[in-house]
Amino acid sequence: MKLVRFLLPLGLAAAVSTVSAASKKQELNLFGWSEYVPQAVIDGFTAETGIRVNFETYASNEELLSKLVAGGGAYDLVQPSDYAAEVMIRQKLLAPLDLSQLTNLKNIDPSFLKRPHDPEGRYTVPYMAGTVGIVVNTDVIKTPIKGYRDVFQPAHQGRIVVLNDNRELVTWALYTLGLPINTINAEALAKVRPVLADWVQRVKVFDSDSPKTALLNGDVDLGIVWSGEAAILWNQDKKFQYVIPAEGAHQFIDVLAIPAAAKNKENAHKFINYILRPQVSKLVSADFPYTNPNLEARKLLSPEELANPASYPPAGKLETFRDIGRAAGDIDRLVTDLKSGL
Ligand code: N2P
Repeated sequence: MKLVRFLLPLGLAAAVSTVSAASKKQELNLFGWSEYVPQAVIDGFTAETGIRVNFETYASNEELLSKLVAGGGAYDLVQPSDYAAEVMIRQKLLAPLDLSQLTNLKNIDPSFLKRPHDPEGRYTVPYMAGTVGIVVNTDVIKTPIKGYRDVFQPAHQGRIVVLNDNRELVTWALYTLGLPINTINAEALAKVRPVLADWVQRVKVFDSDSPKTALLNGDVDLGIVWSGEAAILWNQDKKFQYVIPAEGAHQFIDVLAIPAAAKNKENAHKFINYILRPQVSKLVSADFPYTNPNLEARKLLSPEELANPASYPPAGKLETFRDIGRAAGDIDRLVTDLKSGL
């Protein structure tokens, strides 16, 4: 009797600690782009797995990078663009993936894999891809808009929305000047400065979260936005036309990756593999019509979705961003100065 009395509480204690370990494990801290991961997808994952998802968002890679560095092990899964993943790999901030847990990776178009940001495909899984281009309200703007210079004409003063993204702004100026977008030095930035100084004062709205809103409201007539935003506008009204800038345009591949310090790596793998299911990925495309790199999901999209010229644009001069090291800080300082009128 004595022995049993002694063992019972021990057994209970063990049971309690197992339960708390299990409930702690049933969590996933997801840090992703705003307007990119449907709540229905997150809810579907929780319903199926019992894993609660804490979802926080950001609107630029630079915000993600600084919060990831500051936040220690706060995040289990992040969603950088290609070049930001490249930075994180260089800084040893990402954990290698266990590919044996990612059985649905076979659904991804191989041309999106093993790209320069992750040449061996060890750290990242493509989520969505896209471009940054011009959207024009053709009911209002009757002149042809082919490139960045056409957007920032004096005639469009105060009628423009652009992404609130320093690297993007500098890239548009570099393209306009015929300069390379991935080798950025002081000389190039000195040439960019007067161009951007002129441009930023023509902008009415800087918005990376939902630049479509200012266009829908009629607050502006044209903009430079993420392709998925332009695709949503096109779905609402065909007057919103998407143009890949003639000077050249940024193409991004946004990926899923697990921080080295993540506490719930297994759950992160489960979420990645869930997103890679064609039926789930199709839901992402329905809400956020970017370029879906999941070939099996693409087979499930409607002809209208596949015909959206912003989601699946005709080929143009497209380039991805690379890790530019310290120049990223120079870009931030330049654009911050210009926006404050310096
Ligand atoms: C989603 C933003 C998408 C992607 N709101 C930028 N790489």
